[in-house]
Amino acid sequence: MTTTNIDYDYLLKFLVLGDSGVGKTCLLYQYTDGRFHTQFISTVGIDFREKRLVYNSRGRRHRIHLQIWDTAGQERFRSLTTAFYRDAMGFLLIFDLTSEKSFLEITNWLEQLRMHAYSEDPDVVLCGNKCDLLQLRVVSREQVSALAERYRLPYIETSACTGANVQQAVELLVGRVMERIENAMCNRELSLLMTQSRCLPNLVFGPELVRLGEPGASHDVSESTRRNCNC
Ligand SMILES: Nc1nc2c(ncn2[C@@H]2O[C@H](COP(=O)(O)OP(=O)(O)O)[C@@H](O)[C@H]2O)c(=O)[nH]1
Ligand SMILES: [Mg+2]
Repeated sequence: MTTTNIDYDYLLKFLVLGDSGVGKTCLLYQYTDGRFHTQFISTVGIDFREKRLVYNSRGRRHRIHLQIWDTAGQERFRSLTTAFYRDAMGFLLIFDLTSEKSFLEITNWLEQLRMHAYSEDPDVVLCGNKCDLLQLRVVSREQVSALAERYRLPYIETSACTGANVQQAVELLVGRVMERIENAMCNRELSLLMTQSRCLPNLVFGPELVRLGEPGASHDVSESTRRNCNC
């Protein structure tokens, strides 16, 4: 599959991570469809949802094509491959507020990210999902705050069921990644990721980041990196 309809300024790829059952797939559908789906037919190995949005920053309007990848159930078998992490620019790391185990696993997921993401310090938004289940909640805000502070992660409580904070969580990550991109000319790892055409499992995409109106710009980021970089 190739991305053909290039009427956007940036193509961003995110990954949703977290233990099985925390609500990753529901959260993703809630974000793209505005609905809480309770049943899924998942194509093993390839699951992603897409959405267009506009990001305004520094007096400029950026059209973003957002592609959010789901684990398609592979996390259940701890079988996520290195390739799965490789191309993502940002990560939504999700646990279930009603499952202490899923919260304790967050440090393992962070370790996976540190090993496999394009940078040792990628943009991550931590989401405590199922915040609608007040009576069943077992993870306290204090517990999460301590962890979020330790790893310097932004934290947000979401409900894929009611839709609470779902859009905010994704947009918080968009903001972080876009900020990094806007400052990226000095960031070697990100500019490499942005310029190379990559493969995700079973799929081939065009350049990670395409800027319109600047012919050849997607191939010239390394060059512009050198021109704009003061470090
Ligand atoms: N009450 C409630 N249930 C949720 C929420 N998100 C997911 N679920 C339920 O949790 C279960 C697992 O959700 P799913 O999205 O398949 O989890 P995944 O394995 O992480 O993709 C399903 O039964 C969902 O209906 C939520 O925010 N609130
Ligand atoms: Mg799922």
